Amino acid sequence: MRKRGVSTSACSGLAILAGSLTFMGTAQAVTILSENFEGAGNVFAAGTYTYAQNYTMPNLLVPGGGLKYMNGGAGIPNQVSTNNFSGGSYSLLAGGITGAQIDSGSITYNLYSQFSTYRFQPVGTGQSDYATLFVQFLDAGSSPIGAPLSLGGQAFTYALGSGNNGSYPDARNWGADSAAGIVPVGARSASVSIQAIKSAPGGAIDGYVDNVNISVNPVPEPGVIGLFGLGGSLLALARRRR
Ligand SMILES: [Ca+2]
Ligand SMILES: [Ca+2]
Repeated sequence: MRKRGVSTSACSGLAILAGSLTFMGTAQAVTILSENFEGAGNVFAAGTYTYAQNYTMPNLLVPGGGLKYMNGGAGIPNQVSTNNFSGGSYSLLAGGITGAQIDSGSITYNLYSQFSTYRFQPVGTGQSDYATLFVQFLDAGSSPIGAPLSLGGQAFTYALGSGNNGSYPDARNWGADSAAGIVPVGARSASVSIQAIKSAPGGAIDGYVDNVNISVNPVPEPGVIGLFGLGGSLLALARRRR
């Protein structure tokens, strides 16, 4: 009975710690761009399809796809072609985040976006269009810092599974891509763009994108990391006592 009591109290402590850590993380994350393509317009000034048009499998991801997603616009029929969509630039000095915090390596970024394409047609045999999201960090003079980060793209899109959606036996699934890291020293803003590329067959560039989300947030304070350590100790204690 005594062993059970120790284990339970350790678990309660962990639950409280987890609760406060979750709260701190949620309170400090700052969204600098969130685009779900549901509005009459979007920051990329791109065209949209509705999920009801059934060009893809249903979007089963979280967050859900809503009613609409971005398409890559018109390409040159029967030629490889590209459309580029600028999504604008966004200050990283948002939600109380300072340049000094960025320059001390204290701010992290999270990039997230969902991608799909039109049907399953292997490269060289039919349509194999795709879209890539690019995020470029810029300094105070709007000069690029390093190479742009990218989500989605050719390999990611080609790896998406497919299924029968009632209209096509080989409609493509939706997949989420994400990246996280430390905002580079000197960065003050980030420019966002989408590049959509079509293979030769067909006319429309079917690189599909939904739910683009970019956020920045402070790295956990040393005190918070200490709490993680304490949580680990409590877990170890609970395991030992069992
Ligand atoms: Ca949407
Ligand atoms: Ca196409």
